Amino acid sequence: MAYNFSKIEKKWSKIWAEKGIYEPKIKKPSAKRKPFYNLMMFPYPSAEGLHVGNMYAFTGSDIYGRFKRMQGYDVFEPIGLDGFGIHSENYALKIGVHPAKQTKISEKNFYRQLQAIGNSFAWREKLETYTPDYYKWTQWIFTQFFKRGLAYRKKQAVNWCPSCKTVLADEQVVAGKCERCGSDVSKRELEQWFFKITDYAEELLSELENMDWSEKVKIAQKNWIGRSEGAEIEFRIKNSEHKIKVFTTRPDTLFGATYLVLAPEHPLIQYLEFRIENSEEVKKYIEKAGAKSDAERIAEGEEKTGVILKGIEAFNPVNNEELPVYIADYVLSSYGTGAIMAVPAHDQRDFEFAKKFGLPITEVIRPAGVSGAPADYSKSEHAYEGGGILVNSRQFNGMDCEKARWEIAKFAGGKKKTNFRLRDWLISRQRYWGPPIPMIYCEKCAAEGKGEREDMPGWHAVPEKDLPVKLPFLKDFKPMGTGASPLSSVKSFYETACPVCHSKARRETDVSDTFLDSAWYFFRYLDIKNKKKIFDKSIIKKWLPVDMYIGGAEHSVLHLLYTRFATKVFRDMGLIGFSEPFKKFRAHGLLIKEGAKMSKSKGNVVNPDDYIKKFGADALRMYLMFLAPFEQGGDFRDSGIVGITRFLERVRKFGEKLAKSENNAGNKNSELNKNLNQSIKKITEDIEALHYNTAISNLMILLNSFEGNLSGVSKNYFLEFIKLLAPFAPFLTEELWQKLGNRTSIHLEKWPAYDARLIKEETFKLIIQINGKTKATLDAKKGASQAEIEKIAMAEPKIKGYLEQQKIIIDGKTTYKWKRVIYVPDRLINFVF
Ligand code: ANZ
Ligand code: ZN
Repeated sequence: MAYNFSKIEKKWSKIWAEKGIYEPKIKKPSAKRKPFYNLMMFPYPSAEGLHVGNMYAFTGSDIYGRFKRMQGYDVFEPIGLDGFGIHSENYALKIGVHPAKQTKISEKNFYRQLQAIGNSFAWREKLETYTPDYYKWTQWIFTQFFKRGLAYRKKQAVNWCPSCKTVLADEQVVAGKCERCGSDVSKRELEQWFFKITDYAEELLSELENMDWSEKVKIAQKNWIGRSEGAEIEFRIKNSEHKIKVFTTRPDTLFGATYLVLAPEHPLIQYLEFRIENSEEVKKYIEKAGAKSDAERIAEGEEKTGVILKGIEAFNPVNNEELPVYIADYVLSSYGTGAIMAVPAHDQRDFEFAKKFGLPITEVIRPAGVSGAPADYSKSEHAYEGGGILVNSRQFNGMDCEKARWEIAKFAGGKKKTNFRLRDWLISRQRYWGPPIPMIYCEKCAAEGKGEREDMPGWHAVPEKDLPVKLPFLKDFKPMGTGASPLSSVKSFYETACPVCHSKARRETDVSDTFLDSAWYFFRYLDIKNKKKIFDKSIIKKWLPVDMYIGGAEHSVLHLLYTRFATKVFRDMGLIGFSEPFKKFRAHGLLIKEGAKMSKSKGNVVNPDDYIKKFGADALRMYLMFLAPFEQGGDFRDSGIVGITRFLERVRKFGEKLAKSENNAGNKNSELNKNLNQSIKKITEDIEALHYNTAISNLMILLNSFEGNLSGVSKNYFLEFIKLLAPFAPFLTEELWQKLGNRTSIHLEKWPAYDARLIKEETFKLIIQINGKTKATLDAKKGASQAEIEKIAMAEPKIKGYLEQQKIIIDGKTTYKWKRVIYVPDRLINFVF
């Protein structure tokens, strides 16, 4: 018979809230309890309620927070809703309810669910991004970015989702499809607002190195920023003063350039139009290319297309050879100079293009040690992209290509240039459910060249005293599909007076991207009621940067990059004194159901409500955490939860028996005491490493040993035991704690300490290396087998991140392509690649 967990849950939720035991002293942290900011990614209501994957993330984060609280920190664990923006609006559209109304419904349901899982949230500081109190400051941020030259307007071919009827950022386009709805994305020329995140590219990249973040997230950010060192080189056009400037990372291959390619959008095409003999064909091609997304255009294996520009030739600066010029959509206008020199022998894309169009392929790099006849590219399937010795390159022949790189660039009159893949942040959305962009356009001021920014005459930021620009209630809020925002049809909204000259002016009618709402919420949690300022500097100084941030790996790139960008701008504005928002970030794993991804269409989505009702919050929490290491994710199986229920039941029975017995306080059985102390050490380390599963199994073993020797267990032993269990099962442990005669909450108790003398040195510091370089150390059991050691070494997050990169698939099986593993028992393991 299970105990009445629902009753216990209700009772303690109420008492905890009344006593405010999870409310930190935000304004005046005590000297004794040091602040600890434990942040988790707040949810966006895009469905009826939270699903068990959210619960998984939140529970894992809460366990860490509870652990830190018991270690003596004043823990701040806030929660809120990211309810402005496209996900919530799409959901409202889907179910046919107005988003303003739907948020009220979602709020109630989401908060009820968040309450039910027993997290130690600081409820008094909750916030929602769609309340005017909040988005006033989102808008304020926009105005400040504008004033600092970090917000600008530009006409650009943007990604357009015909189904969501909105512009998408590059990041929201996955393999040519809309990340939200899966429709094919096309291109449109529209005036848009951008944030100049590229000003911070170098810093965003360089600081990554020293950050304590999940390795795979750091790698994802690095790739996204995509720093690339190369040279810009100019090619003269025959009978013209125009030049074609290309960006190349391989100037060493210049002698192998056999043609040039311009992006279809390249401005030179217009200047040279009168000379292009096949301009009809060219125009047609440009039109077709415009319909494709960038992702599609550069997709690997995509059949190369293009058109020659008849009548245009250019000269290779190193040998004055005449080269034909093409346009092709595998060259993007948004990267580098929008033009390339094509070296088909040594670049796969160029190779495929040259084969298709019958263009010459000239070898200029030969792998070291290979001599004799030149490579026959007419028979080959691939370009050779590696390094080697220069051939067919006149005075540079015989040189190593690495060395020749800058010498040839110089010889060609080129300049070194660093490019980034990172694009500016497209911030405007032609949608309804978001903060209106707080800008006003005045024609009169524009005509007179007036404005806060010389480069944007006529544009004024809405003055701070007039913020927020409230989002009006619009009955018909559907996207219009014309590229204009629904607000652009509301005269009473857009008609306004110029804040400078007071003549008739027009408000911006686009709203800002949801990612702006979530780029700064963790600042506001600390000062939600501040009406005068975005936040009080002195509070921020005490609590930020965030000590631990936990969230999904799917936000590795965008959200985390934008928060970092906003933080850096805040720093430059003098609002804060640090550069990085999160000291530590950990990505949790993904939860699946019986081996399959959870999805509505499969009908296998687990609703946490049912499980909480049937098994209790403690059981659900523990079950989720027991599946696997938290950073790995887990496979939810209905059959599994019963084991946890039984365990909790046994804990309760044992506690109640003990409460009734006359067990005295002192140490009783010394063997049990040793067990207990070893467990304390192990569990403490496991929680710190987010290895909750092994912490739980240790608790189970400990209980077993207690049960086998009831008379040897002193009350003290058991109190220590339930303290160790408290972060996992907050309700039951609180109940037992009180039954055993305590009056204050167990969750504010001190985390058990172990007596080092009682712990025999059965472990050693395992050194984990990759190619002989130490990457991590771990405590491991002495005498463990190589297989065991390999397993724990491979699970270590840093090593795991690296191995993920090296994974290959052979015969349908994922494997690693290391050369060998060197294992020194009780000392080190070295993966050699
Ligand atoms: C000649 C060459 C020879 C290249 C060779 C590569 C290998 P990352 O590393 O990504 O910066 N490229 C330059 N601009 C481009 C654009 N707008 N669209 C598509 N491709 C572009 O890549 C730089 C390389 O990508 C450049 O170096 C250029 O091709 C191509 F054996 O130039 B390379
Ligand atoms: Zn004006």
